[in-house]
Amino acid sequence: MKIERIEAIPYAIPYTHPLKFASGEVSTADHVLVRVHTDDGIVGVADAPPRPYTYGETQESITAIIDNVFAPQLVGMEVMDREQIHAVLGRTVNNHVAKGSVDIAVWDAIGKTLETPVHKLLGGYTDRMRVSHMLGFRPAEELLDEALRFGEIYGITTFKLKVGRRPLSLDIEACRVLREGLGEDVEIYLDANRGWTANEALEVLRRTEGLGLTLLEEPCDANEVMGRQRLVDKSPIPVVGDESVPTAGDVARELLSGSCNAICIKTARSGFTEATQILGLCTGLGVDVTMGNQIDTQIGSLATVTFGAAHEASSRRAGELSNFLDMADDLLADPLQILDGTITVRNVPGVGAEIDEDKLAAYRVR
Ligand code: MUC
Ligand code: MG
Repeated sequence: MKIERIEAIPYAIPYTHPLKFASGEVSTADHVLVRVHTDDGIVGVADAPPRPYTYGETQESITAIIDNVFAPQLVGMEVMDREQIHAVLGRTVNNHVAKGSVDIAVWDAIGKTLETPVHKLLGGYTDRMRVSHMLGFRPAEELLDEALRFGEIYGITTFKLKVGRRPLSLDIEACRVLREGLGEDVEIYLDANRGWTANEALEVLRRTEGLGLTLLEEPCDANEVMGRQRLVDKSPIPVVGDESVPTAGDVARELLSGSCNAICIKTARSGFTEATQILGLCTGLGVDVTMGNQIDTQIGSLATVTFGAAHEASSRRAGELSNFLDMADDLLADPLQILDGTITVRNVPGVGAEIDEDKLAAYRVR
């Protein structure tokens, strides 16, 4: 069961409408499908969503690092030797999404080899997660319409609102309109993608007091160290590290320095192996985690729920699992369903992302 070859296939699928946030905008899923082939015919699958504004990776850089660096290093290795593979990937700095996708494809290949679902290999805590839907920048009334529609059609009752705009009143207005329109039982939390300064974030917290917001994600740049620590000290709600914490080492440093007190885990950038380390660290320290969305396809969302459902701590909160609904199409042969506000894992060997080859042929860019 040796790794025989690794494919990195760039493809592009449009979104029905762009998702805008403080650090960028996505109107096409310019992703990379990663397939790890073993010498006994098993194929492990994962999706790599490039986020240049977050990690500096592009579709081209992900295909290049996999084709030119990772594949030559990994071909010939035993697919079961996950820690060896993780160590080899770790020799290259950064490239979080490329590494994460190879790691997930390796786990998928292991699950298929052992004829076991990967959520069982990872922990098997539960088979489903509640879904949180991410709302991008839009006028407040449109946001409310979207949230009400997603509540009605999919049963979603948790929303992450993208903020980080100036003037701050745009975001404050959006919080008010959502709370008034959705009622008290719906969870609303914020993600500013570093759009504010620490002082602006404090002002927003003051002006939204009483609206029952539950989390504040990456409010300002974590590199503005003292401002960020002051904000964490004064915030009445947990401050979540996201793009500041792609690795377990980053998580340790940011938590111990008081720059955040909750952690967003994204399997797209951490894979399952590093995500397991991050979750262990957070569980040991008594820190809340959220399962985040890197504007994932159905393949990526399936990976997130596979990891999130596998552990008690990562399945407590709703996971961000629904942004594929804004895509015009997907590569998954059997589409993901959100029913009663939840997504279930697939009880098949591996992660369960079976690819529709006709769609891949239609959307691949080379
Ligand atoms: C998020 O939580 O920040 C936006 C950019 C990215 O990398 O992920 C998304 C969502
Ligand atoms: Mg975020």
